[in-house]
Amino acid sequence: MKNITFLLMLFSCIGFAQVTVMDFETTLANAPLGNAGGSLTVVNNPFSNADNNSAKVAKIVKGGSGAQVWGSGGVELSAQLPLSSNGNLTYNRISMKVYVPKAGIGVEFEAQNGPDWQKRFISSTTVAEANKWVTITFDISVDNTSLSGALNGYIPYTKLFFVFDKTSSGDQSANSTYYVDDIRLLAQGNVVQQANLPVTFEQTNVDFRMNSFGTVTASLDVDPVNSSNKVGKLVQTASSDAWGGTLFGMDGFGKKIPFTATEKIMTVDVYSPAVGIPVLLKVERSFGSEASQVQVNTTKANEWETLSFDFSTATGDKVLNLNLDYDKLAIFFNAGVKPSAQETYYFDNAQMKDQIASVGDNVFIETSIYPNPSRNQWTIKTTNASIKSLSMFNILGRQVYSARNINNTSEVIPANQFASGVYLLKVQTDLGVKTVKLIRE
Ligand SMILES: [Ca+2]
Ligand SMILES: [Ca+2]
Repeated sequence: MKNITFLLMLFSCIGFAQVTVMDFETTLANAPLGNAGGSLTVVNNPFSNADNNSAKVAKIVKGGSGAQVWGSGGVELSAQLPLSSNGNLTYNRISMKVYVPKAGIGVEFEAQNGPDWQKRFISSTTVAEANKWVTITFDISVDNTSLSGALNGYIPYTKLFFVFDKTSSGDQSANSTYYVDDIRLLAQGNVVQQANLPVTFEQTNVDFRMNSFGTVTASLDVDPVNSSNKVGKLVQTASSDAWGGTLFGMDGFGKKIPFTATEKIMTVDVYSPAVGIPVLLKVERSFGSEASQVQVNTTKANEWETLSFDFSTATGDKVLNLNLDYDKLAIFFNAGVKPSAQETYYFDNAQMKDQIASVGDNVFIETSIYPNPSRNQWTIKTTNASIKSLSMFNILGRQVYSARNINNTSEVIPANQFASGVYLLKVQTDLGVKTVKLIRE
């Protein structure tokens, strides 16, 4: 029951929620932070009016000892910034009230991981009006500075810094004094998620833009043999480099790639114009240069095949280190070979081998389940496919139920034999596999 309540709370938050991170009305949990000649103090609101009539605000002054243009003041939170849940972003905007002495200045919001400041994201905007309280909003769903990567859903951010007007290092006067209040997290419209494993390219709320390199182009496209399936496409030309490839996503995944001592194999479905094409799969880090990679050859031409990459076979400085947080995945076709002509490759379903949820996004299989949540039974119905078999897993990935040789468009699963909680049901049909979530009340 606890799990269900939690999930319902989570779902009801997404899309229209907001939460106040800090309003400076209570004593800060930790000493304020300052950097490069900037400082922060909590003061009585000197400009109390209808735009902000609260008692306390933060005052940031630039130009102290060691002043730099990036001087800033900040706060250390008592708990992590609640931006994400299990690597999935819950919010996509940060807003705050500011009062500045000059119109049109730039402001950066920087969030850092407490123990490791290099794990940070920075978002910027400008303040249009001076000498009044205005609300500014940072769009944290895009990486809009060249200073850092995008935010990563799995990193706990606990330190916040506010950098005003990087055209000046400041002089501690009123012209270098800025006020901040009411820092809030917001969800505006659809909260676009970073890509995560398994990558099926099917979800509409996930950023599947690709970050390619070595003069190749990579993009979201449709399957050359099944127009209802979305896939990745990589095009090489004679001017591409031998090391041309692409990242899945722009800035890495929102979660770490879940390698474990016993799970070191990844699979990717590929569609190549020729057999014997070397395909390299590489895992990298947002915060570190270490990488691991494995190469295999295609064995089919002009049809899909599943390539298996066993990272336990990686060698040399590319050995997989389970202590590292690999959160980027790159694929290279014709790896190490300079192309002589234009070639097109497709790829789909990048996943940990046999990852349960890997089959969860087969959107062209239409299913309905009722009732759900349920106490007694679930009825599974398909409208455009025939159910062949069902397997049900608990949240730990253990199979708790299965039924075979169904060959029907509806099937009933008894629910009363299971403990309350969330289950994943793998529905095998003649159109493919789909995974759906069942909730036992
Ligand atoms: Ca306040
Ligand atoms: Ca797909």
